[in-house]
Amino acid sequence: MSSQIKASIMILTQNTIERKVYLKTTLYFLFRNFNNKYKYPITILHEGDYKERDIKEIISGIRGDECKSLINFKELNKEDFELPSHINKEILEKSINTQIVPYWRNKKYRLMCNFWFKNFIKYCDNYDYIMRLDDDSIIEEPINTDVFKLLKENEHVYMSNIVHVDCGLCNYNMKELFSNLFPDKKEELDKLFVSANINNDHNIYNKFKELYKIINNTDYNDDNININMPIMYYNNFFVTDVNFWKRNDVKNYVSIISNNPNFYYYRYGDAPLQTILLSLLEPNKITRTVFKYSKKLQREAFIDLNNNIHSFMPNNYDNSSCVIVNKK
Ligand SMILES: Nc1nc2c(ncn2[C@@H]2O[C@H](COP(=O)(O)OP(=O)(O)OP(=O)(O)O)[C@@H](O)[C@H]2O)c(=O)[nH]1
Ligand SMILES: [Mg+2]
Repeated sequence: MSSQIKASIMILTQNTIERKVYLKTTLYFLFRNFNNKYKYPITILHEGDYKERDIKEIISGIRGDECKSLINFKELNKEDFELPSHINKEILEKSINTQIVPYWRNKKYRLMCNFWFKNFIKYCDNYDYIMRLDDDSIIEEPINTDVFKLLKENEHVYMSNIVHVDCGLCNYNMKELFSNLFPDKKEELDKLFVSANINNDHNIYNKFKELYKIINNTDYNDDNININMPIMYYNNFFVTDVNFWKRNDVKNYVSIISNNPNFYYYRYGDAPLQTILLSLLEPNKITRTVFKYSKKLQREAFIDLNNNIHSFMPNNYDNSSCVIVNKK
């Protein structure tokens, strides 16, 4: 039972028809496969679009008074989902319009990443540990361990599940940003990124040139593009020790990184940023637990903002993702 550990499961959501259905399904599997047993409070974070009746609808789908009572909806402060004033809206809009890769996403996606990198900690005051889930994260099999207890007992600060390699264009210059912040961690950083080269005969080269000009207001003159793809823990599920994120040094790094305009002008992911920061600062306090879980991209085809259909699913039903499953 959860009694001694101050912990909460946190889900950020949006009240749209599609997302509400996802949320209901996510909660169903969360209770079925974990929380019916461990009974941790669940905090559902939203931007004010969940009104009384929608909240009632969600809670009505939860079984039994005890489990129902675990659900709390919390409206975010407006400023936690606003673009910082130093971000040039015109550059951002032009950059987003390039849709250079299918997962380039939009402005709100970037604000969501910023929320989970920087602002989530503001909602953790009552807890020592939190688990993040997304409204489309499905826990596909029973978790028979109290993961909060496990983290606490082992004095770990972060528990993840799936490891993945993120897009090097979305995270362009992220390695350089960390190299400047951590000049003596070159070796560690080299292990956290996979390098690749894109030649000028690749169809993305010209699109990148256009993007580079929009963001940097200067021409990109190299014949190829050297990209560094960050290795990351998929953070649609993680469990973390809140105190790590409250440390002054960590808060300082988080603030510098999230203030970097590239965070928005490219599409820096909160998952690689968290992974890198944790790997540099507490490499021995990160752990993994492997149970089958998936987010929607691993279950459904995906239509990008240009209306093209993509499929990033595994080829069979044995794996929940196309990524490394067993390696640490
Ligand atoms: N309130 C709010 N929540 C958001 C917003 N964008 C995303 N979220 C939530 O943040 C979580 C992650 O968003 P997703 O769009 O699923 O991001 P993702 O998992 O990287 O993308 P997919 O691979 O398409 O699932 C989900 O729970 C979303 O509902 C937003 O603009 N506002
Ligand atoms: Mg998702």
